[in-house]
Amino acid sequence: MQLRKLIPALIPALALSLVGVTPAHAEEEYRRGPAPTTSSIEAVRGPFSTSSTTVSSLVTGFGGGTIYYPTSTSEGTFGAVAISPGFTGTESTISWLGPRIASQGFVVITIATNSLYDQPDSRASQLLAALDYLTQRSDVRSRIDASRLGVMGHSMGGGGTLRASEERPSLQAAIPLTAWHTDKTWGSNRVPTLVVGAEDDTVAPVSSHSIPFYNSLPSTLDKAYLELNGASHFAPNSSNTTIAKYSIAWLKRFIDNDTRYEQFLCPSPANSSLISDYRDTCPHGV
Ligand code: 9J3
Ligand code: ZN
Repeated sequence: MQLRKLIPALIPALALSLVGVTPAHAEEEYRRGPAPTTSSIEAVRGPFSTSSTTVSSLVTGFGGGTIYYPTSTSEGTFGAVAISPGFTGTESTISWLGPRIASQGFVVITIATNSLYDQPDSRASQLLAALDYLTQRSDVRSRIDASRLGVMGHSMGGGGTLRASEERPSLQAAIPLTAWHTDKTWGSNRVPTLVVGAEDDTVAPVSSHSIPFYNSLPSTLDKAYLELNGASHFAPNSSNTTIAKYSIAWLKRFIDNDTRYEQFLCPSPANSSLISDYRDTCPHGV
């Protein structure tokens, strides 16, 4: 073909390549709060003032709980997260995460379970019931964007987090914390998942829980494995800056699509006195 005929033939391809400058998977961002820094995501409290309100144990579907929410309405609605404790764990065992995450710009419900002995799949149902309560019936429902929700949980609550994600793929983020579940096959999950393991966990050893969970999630999924150096099964039961920092980054990156937080996730954090292993599918969102 002559060049003067080839050039017009190339124009559509050139135009498409220019359109292609916009990432094919660009998603709407829901930025809330100022640009983050390492110190802002490590802080005990983030930029939003928060309030809380309790949910009666007589509610249907879960054992009640506490809602923590940013008091500001000037930036519109927020994404929301439900958090479950583990086997024999009261709500108080995960309470520290409520105001810590809410103060970064999320509505958070920390739940009590119907029974202290509920198994992981029951905790999954209860996490989803808590999200439905939050978005449909709670006093703060008008503050929430019901299409941008996530789940977290400790131990059997982490197992419930994996199951809730499997059951409700419309969730935007999941964070199982030193999770425990008999099921090690999560290949049908489609929710971006940060698996947090503790190196010295003897209740849910990473070799038989968190690492198999992470490995079984699809290789095409946005996923990461954060292993807390020298930590026990109960690390998620008290204030822990490494858990908070990476959880906040994950929730912001995937519930808010806020790419300002990608810097904390990719490239992968190096091993350190706090992190004994970190695996991921960086870069995220492609
Ligand atoms: O929620 C958990 O702490 C699960 C670990 C556990 O106690 O398993 C024993 C059946
Ligand atoms: Zn170590």
